[in-house]
Amino acid sequence: MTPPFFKSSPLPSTAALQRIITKCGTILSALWVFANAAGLAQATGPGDVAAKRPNFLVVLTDDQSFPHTGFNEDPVVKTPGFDRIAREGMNFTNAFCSAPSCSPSRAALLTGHNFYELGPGSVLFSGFPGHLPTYQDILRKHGYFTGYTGKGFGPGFWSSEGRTTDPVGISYNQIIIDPAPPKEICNVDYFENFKAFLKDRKDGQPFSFWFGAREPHLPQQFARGAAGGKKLEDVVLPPYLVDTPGTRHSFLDYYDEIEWLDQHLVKMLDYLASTGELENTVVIFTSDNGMGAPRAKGDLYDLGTRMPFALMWKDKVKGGRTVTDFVNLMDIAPTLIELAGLTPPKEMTARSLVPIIESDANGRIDPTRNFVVVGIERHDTSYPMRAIQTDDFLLIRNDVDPKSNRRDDFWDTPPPSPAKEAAIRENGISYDPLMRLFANPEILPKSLLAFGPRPQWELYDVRNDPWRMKNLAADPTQVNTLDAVKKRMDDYLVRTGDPRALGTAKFDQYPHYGEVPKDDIATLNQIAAWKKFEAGSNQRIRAEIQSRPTDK
Ligand SMILES: [Ca+2]
Repeated sequence: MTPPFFKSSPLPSTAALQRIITKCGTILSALWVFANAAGLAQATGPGDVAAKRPNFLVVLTDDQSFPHTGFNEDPVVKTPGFDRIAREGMNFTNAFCSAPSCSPSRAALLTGHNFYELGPGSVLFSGFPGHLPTYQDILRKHGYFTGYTGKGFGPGFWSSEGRTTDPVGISYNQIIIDPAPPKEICNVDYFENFKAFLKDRKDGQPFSFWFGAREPHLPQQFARGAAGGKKLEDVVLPPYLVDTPGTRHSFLDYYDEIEWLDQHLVKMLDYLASTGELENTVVIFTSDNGMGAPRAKGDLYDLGTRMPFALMWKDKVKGGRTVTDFVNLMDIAPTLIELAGLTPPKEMTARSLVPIIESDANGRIDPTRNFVVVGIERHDTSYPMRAIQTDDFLLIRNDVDPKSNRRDDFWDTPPPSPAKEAAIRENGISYDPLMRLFANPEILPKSLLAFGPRPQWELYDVRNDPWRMKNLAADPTQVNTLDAVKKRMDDYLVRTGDPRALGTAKFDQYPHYGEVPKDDIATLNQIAAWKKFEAGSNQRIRAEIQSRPTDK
């Protein structure tokens, strides 16, 4: 049955819309101000019983790989906020995004489904599966006050398939930092917007807030990390990158942005502690995909798919624990629904983490959580790929069929090529020497690892090959392993309805709204209409809250 908040409304047809494009995207604070002035912030209270339900703070950074926190022993970056969550709660060492790409990863996390189950939500910069409720929808329906600051779902249009409200809740992006930070850093004051969100609740109403930091997504201000005192020589580079000052700067600048967002997190945690609410707030920190660099974002190696992931709930969970269970970020959705005392929709593919949270144990808590399956369809530089990761092996299947929606110009032509130049812009300056110097015999093997054509199968021994550089798929001694791991991945993909495994894939047909030709007036008008409609979401959510009968 379609919940009432998914009933579609007619879309406005006018194209005029004021946009402020920065790293922060489109900022539309006027409608928020209007909604408050109209008194729409009066929420229906959930009552005394609900007051005991936990609050949720989900911190989702944009493009941060697993190793790059202080707690996970990066030698340079300082992350007291993340470290506190991991130290006082649980640090997960095998948490993976469903897809190493912004939109599909976020859609999977919000809906509790693998990215490939999400129609146009499976690919970068398209739509959102309008028929699926998000965990925020379900919590709001049951009395939670839901909202976010920074980046919610995106890039893409959540209203394209009939949704009428933002899948993450009410957006709080109206408070801007003054004086503004460098243009490469988002000018939204995440902490002050979080406080504004908290003030809008009714007394005792539980909240679920999403802190969607825009950092450390590219672009980053060049040499800002070094200017802040970080040392080039302290960076530990992946061995497949070319060791140049530029490559090292790119890491320091990335660390600098991680520290920026972490400072907002520190303030949020301190504020919740000062109001007495941290005790009953479940805090989760993770990222949507890995850093912008070769063999990271957009790829299925560790720096692309393995995410920092820590969870704290003060005295409600035993702290100081390290968990090695394989976790998919989509598991967050049923987890929060269950912690709120509700039953996750049976259609959700994801599995709740509550048994792990309630355990006092370290290491592998649920023995069945011994693998994860991830993948990617269209991104700026990717083949369609699927992968399974276990304690022992990473197996990747590249869809090398020229008829698939691979980026042929990226993979099949030597540099310089337009697609590879685009990759520099998207994926950072660590690509640059791999392209400029690829004719150098010493550099060529690295260049091929970064952007050479790939075989259909890649198999890596993850215990002995931390950077996934020695492909064992063609090794005759690995035939049995390859077959066994393949079967495990295929079983999962078929069982969970991957259209590519079932031969029903339509991924190629979903439009990329970031690449609409200037003469495609009909699509551009449609995009303008979606933007205008989505800008009215806060108002519609507040009206929905106000009109709802008292929650039970
Ligand atoms: Ca991202």
